[in-house]
Amino acid sequence: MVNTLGVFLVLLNILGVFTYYPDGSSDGKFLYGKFPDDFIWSSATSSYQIEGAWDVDGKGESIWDRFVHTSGKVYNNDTGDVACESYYNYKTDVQLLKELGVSHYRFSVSWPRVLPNGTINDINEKGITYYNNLIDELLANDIKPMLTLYHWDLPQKLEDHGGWLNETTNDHFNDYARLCFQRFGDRVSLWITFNEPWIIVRHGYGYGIFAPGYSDAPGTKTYIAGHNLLKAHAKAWHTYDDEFRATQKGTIGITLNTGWSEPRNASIPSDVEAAERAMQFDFGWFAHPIYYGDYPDVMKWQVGNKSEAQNLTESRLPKFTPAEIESIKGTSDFMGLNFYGAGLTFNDDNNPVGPPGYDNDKATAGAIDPAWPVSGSDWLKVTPFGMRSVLNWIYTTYPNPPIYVTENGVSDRPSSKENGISDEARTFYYRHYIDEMLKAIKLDGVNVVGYTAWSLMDNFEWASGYRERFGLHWVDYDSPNKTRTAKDSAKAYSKIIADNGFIDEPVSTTPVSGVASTTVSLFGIGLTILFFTLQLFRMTR
Ligand code: PNW
Repeated sequence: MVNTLGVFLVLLNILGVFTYYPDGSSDGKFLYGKFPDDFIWSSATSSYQIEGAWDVDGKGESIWDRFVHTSGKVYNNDTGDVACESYYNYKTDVQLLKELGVSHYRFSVSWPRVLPNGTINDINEKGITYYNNLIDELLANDIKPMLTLYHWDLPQKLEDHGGWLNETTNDHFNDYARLCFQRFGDRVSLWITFNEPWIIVRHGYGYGIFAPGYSDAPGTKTYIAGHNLLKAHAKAWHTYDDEFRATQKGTIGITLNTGWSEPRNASIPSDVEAAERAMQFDFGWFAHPIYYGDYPDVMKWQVGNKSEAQNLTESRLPKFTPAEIESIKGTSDFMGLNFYGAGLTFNDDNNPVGPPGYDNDKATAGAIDPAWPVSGSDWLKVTPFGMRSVLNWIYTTYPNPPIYVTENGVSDRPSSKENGISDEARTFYYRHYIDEMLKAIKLDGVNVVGYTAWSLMDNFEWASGYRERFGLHWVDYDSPNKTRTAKDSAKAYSKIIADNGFIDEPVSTTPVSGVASTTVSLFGIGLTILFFTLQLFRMTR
């Protein structure tokens, strides 16, 4: 009997059926308990996605202004020209934050709003005043600013000179960063240099679906832009460290995004290897230089070998000089992590030579489990277990940095405001991802110091326009004041913050999506029993 069951379970395991639990958790349980007393709760937005007022009060044009004004780049040709008009409604936004009960607000400064042509030669005082007012309003309401310097809206004037493909942009970024430290640093003590360099270079310089919209046929631009971003980050970190830290006593880091790459089948070594390679290409690309000075070995190896096979005389992955390695190493006081979901990863080296570029260099492919609840975004599946996995991976791969989750959240595409506000799927998402983060802290010892919900309100979702909504608050784009209304998830998030975790009470752990809830209700109990048996079987093997 045990043998038959054992063989059956091994077969299922070979098929890759069970690598996580049917409820999407890492261990089939919901953990009750509290976060550390000084845990930071926050919510986030970014300048281009919410401010509107794109050409008001002396603001310069950004690459996103240029991109959205080019027909066919964004769903429905939506633009951020008006967006949520937070340029005018920032006091309302601060009240939303207060109502949520967060201690911090993560927002970004629009570089061309304060430096219209990108350089320090022309400072737009009206732009500075806007951010001063926002910061003062936050502090008056007991909310601390977490300021991102670059959330993708590069001044178009700098793009005209090559943007992130031209290393002189790094110096302009450093001037801009210094200006922000000078003008805001008396009241801001948490700084993020760049939001998601991976998205900037893959979507902006590789796939061409984000500004400035390059499609990288030779497979070089992506790496060059990434190289410059790393150097620009290090430069700004040193400027803060050398000139401001002693007096302002703040901390400064970077925010990186990654999915969680779960091996498609944990018992196939090439799947396990591919999943680790994917993590190194996605997260390690930027994290490894910051912690260890240089790109991950697997990246240098893959890009080098492929470049050689492509008859190139040198690797498409640029090299840091020894001096650069020294100056990049150690330049993040904390790790900012944007995490949304997991995927199933396997080896894919069908085209050993080309086409040249990041995807071919990485040589992995992805799949999803059809049981995972979907979201309003194709790339995002509801996979809470991934949160615990990615936090543990960072914990073991790098020297245990303090981690701020600087973004986490989920989208939907509701057909009406009424449906949009009754967002049980979002509440499910937040409760379960936050619970997996609690497990990483309490059960695994990962040093997570803060959590940030993306986003405070519905906003301009880049190439997807206004169709995908990520907000805790509904925005009525048609109303004159862009009225914000709390969704049910805002109340649920507030309660988690007020309780500083989860106090023991019966809650539903059933996902909302049709597919998953059917799976869970029909098979959930059976699968859970099977899974425990499998674990027992593995332990006694
Ligand atoms: C992040 N992906 O972008 C950004 O920081 C936000 O501005 C954005 O609104 C939010 O996540 C939701 O998309 C991402 O394709 C964009 O994996 C795309 C991906 C991940 C993050």
